[in-house]
Amino acid sequence: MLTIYSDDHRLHHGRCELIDGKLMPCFEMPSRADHVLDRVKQRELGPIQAPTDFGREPLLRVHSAAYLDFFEGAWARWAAMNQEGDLLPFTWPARTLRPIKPRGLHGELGYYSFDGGAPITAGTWQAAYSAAQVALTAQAAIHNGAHSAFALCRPPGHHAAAEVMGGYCYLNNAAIAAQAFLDQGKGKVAILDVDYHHGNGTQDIFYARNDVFFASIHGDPTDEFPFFLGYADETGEGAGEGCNVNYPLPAGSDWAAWSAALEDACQRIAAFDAEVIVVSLGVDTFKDDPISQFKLDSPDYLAMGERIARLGKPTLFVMEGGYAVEEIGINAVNVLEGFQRVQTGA
Ligand code: OKP
Ligand code: ZN
Repeated sequence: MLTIYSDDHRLHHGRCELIDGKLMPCFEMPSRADHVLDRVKQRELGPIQAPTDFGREPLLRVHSAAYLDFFEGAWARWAAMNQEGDLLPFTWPARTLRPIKPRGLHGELGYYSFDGGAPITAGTWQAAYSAAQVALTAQAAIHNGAHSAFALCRPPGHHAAAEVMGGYCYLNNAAIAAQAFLDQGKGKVAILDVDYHHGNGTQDIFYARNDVFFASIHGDPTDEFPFFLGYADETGEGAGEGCNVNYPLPAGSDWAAWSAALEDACQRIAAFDAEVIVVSLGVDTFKDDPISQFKLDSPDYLAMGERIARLGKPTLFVMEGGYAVEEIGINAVNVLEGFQRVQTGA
């Protein structure tokens, strides 16, 4: 399987995030991608290539120009205020306030974000832009005939909506790739989000659409980030009614519970008759993940890949979360190896 990777991910390295009332070093750190890349090499998964630059156009199919312009220019505005710490939002237009876009930097940042978990540093725009190009380059490989490809994206993307960053995410890499498939002639795409956290951004982007089916298996938002989306009664709206399915699972869920949800999700995707699958591949479902509460073990990821492969469709894997840094490579690449086992009949 082809892997697409860019060193540009290192340009994004947030200093800290607020966890349990304490400022902690960011869990979403550069070494995450290093460990995945090392494992791809160690297991000889296949060639590793740098991304092609497809420009802004495919990003604009998902995000607004105003949002991209704000994100690209935010650090320079912060630096012009003689600041060097991370740029972080701290006020959001919650329900009692007006959903307006103030002109100043902090007001605008609040308008374009939903939490304080997406720090903007000097290199964040370039890293996120390159991650989107990584996803698009892997997507292009499948468009050109590959049965599968791995987009080793960092930072992740599935919490980012059209005009909102948050939850370590800025540009929705999986959504951008899914939209590219449609723009290049596919009629129906399914996005399967296996990250521990609900893919609220992806769901929101496609919620009213019937050309993208979105399925997400995740920690119950009753007690888990992102709290305000990801419930089982969210089934899509308008033309998209029936094209969204959420599997909120309780803390402590193991492979038995998780794989039952996967089985149902795969049957729904097959019934939708998707021509291509985009997998939002988070491995923070791992038992030792420091910020998550599921109990999957490393061999389970092989079985996950096998089940996805049995859908029999071209599949693009897009890296999302996973914070047990030592094991992230093993677990992510196990999914890809499980997929290839079925594909090659080994
Ligand atoms: C990103 B992905 C507040 C802590 C909230 C955010 C989790 C984001 C997970 N600073 N945690 O889905 O793996
Ligand atoms: Zn996650």
